[in-house]
Amino acid sequence: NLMGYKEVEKKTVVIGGMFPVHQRLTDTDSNTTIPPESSDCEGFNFRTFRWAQTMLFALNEINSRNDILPDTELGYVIYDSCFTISKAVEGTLTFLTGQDEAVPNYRCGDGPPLSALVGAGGSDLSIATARILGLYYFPQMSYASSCSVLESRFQYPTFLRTIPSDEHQSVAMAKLVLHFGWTWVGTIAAEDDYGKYGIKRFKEVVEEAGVCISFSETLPKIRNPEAIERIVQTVLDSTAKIIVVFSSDVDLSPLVGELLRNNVTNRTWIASEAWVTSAAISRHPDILPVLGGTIGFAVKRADIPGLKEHLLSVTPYNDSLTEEFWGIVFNCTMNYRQVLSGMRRCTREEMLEKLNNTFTDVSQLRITYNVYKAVYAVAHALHNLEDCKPHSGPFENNTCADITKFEPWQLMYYLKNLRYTVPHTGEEIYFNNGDVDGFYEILNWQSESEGGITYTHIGYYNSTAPPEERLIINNGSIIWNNDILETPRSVCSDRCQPGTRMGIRQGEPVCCFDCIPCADGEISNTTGRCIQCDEDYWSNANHDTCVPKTIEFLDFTEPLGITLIAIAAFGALATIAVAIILLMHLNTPLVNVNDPLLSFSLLLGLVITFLCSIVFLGEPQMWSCMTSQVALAVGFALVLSSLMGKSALLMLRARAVKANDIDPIHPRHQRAIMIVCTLIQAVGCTVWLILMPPHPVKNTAAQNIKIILECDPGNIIFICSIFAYDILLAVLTFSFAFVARKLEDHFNEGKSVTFGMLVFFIIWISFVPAYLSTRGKFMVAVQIFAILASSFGLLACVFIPKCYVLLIKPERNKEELMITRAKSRDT
Ligand code: TCR
Repeated sequence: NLMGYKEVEKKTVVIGGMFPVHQRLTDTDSNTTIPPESSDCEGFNFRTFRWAQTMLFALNEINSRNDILPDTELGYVIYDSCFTISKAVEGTLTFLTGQDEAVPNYRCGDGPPLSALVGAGGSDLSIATARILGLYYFPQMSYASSCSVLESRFQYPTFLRTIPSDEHQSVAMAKLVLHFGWTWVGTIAAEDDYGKYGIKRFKEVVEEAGVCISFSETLPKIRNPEAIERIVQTVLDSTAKIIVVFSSDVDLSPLVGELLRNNVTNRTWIASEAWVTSAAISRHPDILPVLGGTIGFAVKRADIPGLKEHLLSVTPYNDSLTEEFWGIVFNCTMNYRQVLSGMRRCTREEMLEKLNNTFTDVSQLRITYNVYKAVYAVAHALHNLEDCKPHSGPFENNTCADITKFEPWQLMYYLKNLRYTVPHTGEEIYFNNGDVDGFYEILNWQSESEGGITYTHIGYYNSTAPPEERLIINNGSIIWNNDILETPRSVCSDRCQPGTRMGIRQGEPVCCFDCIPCADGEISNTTGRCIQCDEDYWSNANHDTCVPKTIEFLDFTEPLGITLIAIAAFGALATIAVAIILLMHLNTPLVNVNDPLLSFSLLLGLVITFLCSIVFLGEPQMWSCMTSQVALAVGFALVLSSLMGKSALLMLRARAVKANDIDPIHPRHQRAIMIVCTLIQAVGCTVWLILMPPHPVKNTAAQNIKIILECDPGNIIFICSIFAYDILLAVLTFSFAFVARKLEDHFNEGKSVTFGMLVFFIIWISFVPAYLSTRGKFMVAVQIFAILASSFGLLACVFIPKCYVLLIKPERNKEELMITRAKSRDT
C-alpha cells in the first residue's frame, strides 16, 4: 500500500494518509495449513482514489509554496484501508513502526519524522485507528469520519476532523422531517457506527417531537441478497412514504439495485451525506423513478483550481494503485503474465481526458475538499511548529519543538490551536475541541435533460445559527418523487376530523390510531381530543362546536301560553260574573241561606287562583317565583276555608235538624273560621318568603341540550307543609260537606260542595302522575291545568246550581219553598 515519499535534501516530514481505495477484502479461505497472509483487496473505488490523489495534489501545492514550510519538504505514506477495520489497524501499525510489517510499539531506523495521519475514511475505521494513535498521542486528522462518538476527547484524545459531527446531521434530518410534517417514517442504517449512531440520534430527536418510526432496517456489510430482499419487502409493505437512509454509497448500492428491480416508486428518500452526491448511486440507469426527488445533506462544496489537471496527469508508472486504476479504466493490463493469459496490453497512449469518470469529475468536491483542508491543517500546524521563536515557545521552559525530531504531542498542541484560511476558497478553519461547525447544503435529486440526475441546491442547515434559523429550505424549488408534484404526505393515520378523537390501537405506535366520535356534550376541533363543553353549552350534531343550550320556559306568546292565559282570564271573568249575579240578588233567600260574605270570599279566592296561574307563565323571576306559589297557596286556602266555613254551618244545621235544635252557629263564627284558616296560611307563607324564598334557577341537569328555567321552592319542607295545609283544609271541608250532603233546605248546597270537593280531589290526584311524567316547560303547563281545572270545578259545582235558580228559575228562590220543603221533610 505504501506509495512512497520523495527523498530530497531539504528537511523532510512525513504525513500519513489512509483512504479506502478498495471496497472490500477478497474472500480468503480460512485454511490454516499455510501461514496466513494479509488479505488482498478488491472493488476499486474511483471516488476514494480521487481523495488519495487530492492529498498528493495538496502536498505538491504546499511543497511548491514558499509561504508554508519554506525550508521543509512534506513527504507522504498512503495506505489503503479497503473499507475494513483490520486493514486500517494494520496500516496504522505499519505507519507507526515504519516497517512494512505491523509490529506495534517499535520503530526502527531514523527516517524523517512522522507528523500526522490523514484518514482513515469511515468512522468505524477511524475509531479503531484513533484508539491506537491515541496511545502514542499521535495526531489523526480525519476528512470523512463523522460519527458522533468520535467527539469524545476522553476516548480519542488526538482525533480531529474537517467534517462536521453527525450530531448536527441527525438533528438536521429530524428538523427536515418535522418541517414537512411527516409523522411516519422508515429508517435504514448501514451496519456500522456511522449508520447506527446517525439513525439513533435522528430517532431520538424525531420521536421526542411525536413522529413514529414505521420500520428500522440495517444494511448488511457483507454480501447478503436475502437480507436486501427482506428490506425491500419491508419498504413495499410499509405505508411510510419517507425513508431516511444513513449509509455510505458502497453499502447502499446493493439495496438500490434491488429497489430498481422491484420498481419501488413513490417514496421520498432522505439521504445522509455519504451517498447524497454519490455517482455510484445516482448514475444507475433508470434511477429517476425510484430515487428522483431524494433530499439529502451534503458538506460544503468547493472548486479547487488545478486539481482537475493533476488528476488528468496521473500516470500508471508511479505505484501499484495507479497501475491498477489504469488497467481498470482502460480495460488493459501492464502485467506481463496477464498479457500472456490473453488480456489486452496497455499502450500507455490511453487518454484520461477522454474519459467521463468519477475520478476526473470535479463538480462535487465535498469530501475531496475535506481531504484538501485536512492536509493543509497539518501543514499549517507544522509550519507554526517550525516557526516557533526560540525561548518563547509554548512548551516547558518556553522551549520550541524541533521540526527534524519533534514529538507527536507537540504537533498536537499546534493542531489544537490552529486557525487558518483555506487557499482558493478563503474558508477559515479552526477546531473547536477537534470538531468543525455543522454546515450542510440540502440537495434535491432532480432530473437532468439527458435523463440523468442533478443535485439541485434547495437550502442549507447551519448549526451555529439561532434555533429557528438553522434550517432554511426553499420549498418551491423542490421536485418530488410523485406525479402530483406536491409535498408528499407520510402519516400512519390521517388526522382525526373535527368531532372525533384519536383512539389508540393496542400494540401500535401512537401515530396509528382510529378516530372515534366524541360523546354527546363533548367536542373536538383539530387536536384529536374531545373536550367537555362549558356548563351552559352543548355539542352540536357534528360535535365540532359547543352551542349554547336552548333555554326553555313556558312563554306567554306561544300558543300553549296564550291558551292558558285565555282560559285563566275566562275563569276570572266567569267568577266575577258570578259575583255580580250574586250581588244583584243579594237579598234573596238563596243568596242568604248561607253567609253571603263567605260566597264572596270564595269567589275572591277563585279569582286569585285563576290569576296566579298566569304568573306561572313567562321567564321565572324572583318576584314571579315568590308570587305564583304563595298566591296559589293563599288563594286555595281562602277558597277552602270559605268552603269550610260554609260546610261547617251545613254540617251543624244537619245535626241540628236531626236533633230539632236551634241554629247552633252564627255567621260570625263562620267568618272567623274563614279568616283564621286563611291567616294561618298567610303567616306560614310570609315566614317562608322571609326565611327561604323560592327563586328562579337554571336546571341543566334534567336535560342535556336544554337549560330549563324554573322556580326552586327554596326549601322543600316549607312548600310541602304549605300545600299539606291546603290539603288538610280540603279534607276537612269535604268531610263537613259530606255529612251535610243530604240537607234539603239549603238549595242542595251540601251536595254541590261535596261534589265540588270530589272533583277537586280527582283533579289533584290525577295531577301527580301527570306532573311527574312530564319534563321542562310542560310541567308548568300541567300545573296550570290542574289549578285551572280545580278552580273551574269548584266554581261550576258550587255556583252553577245557584245561578241556574237565580237566572232561569227565579220562582224557586222563595223562603217558603225552603221552609215548606224542610217542613214537609219534618213531617
Ligand atoms: N462519514 C462516513 C463515511 C463517509 C463516506 C462518505 C464514505 C462519509 N461520506 C462518502 C464514502 C463516501 C461521511 C462515516 O463512516 O463516518
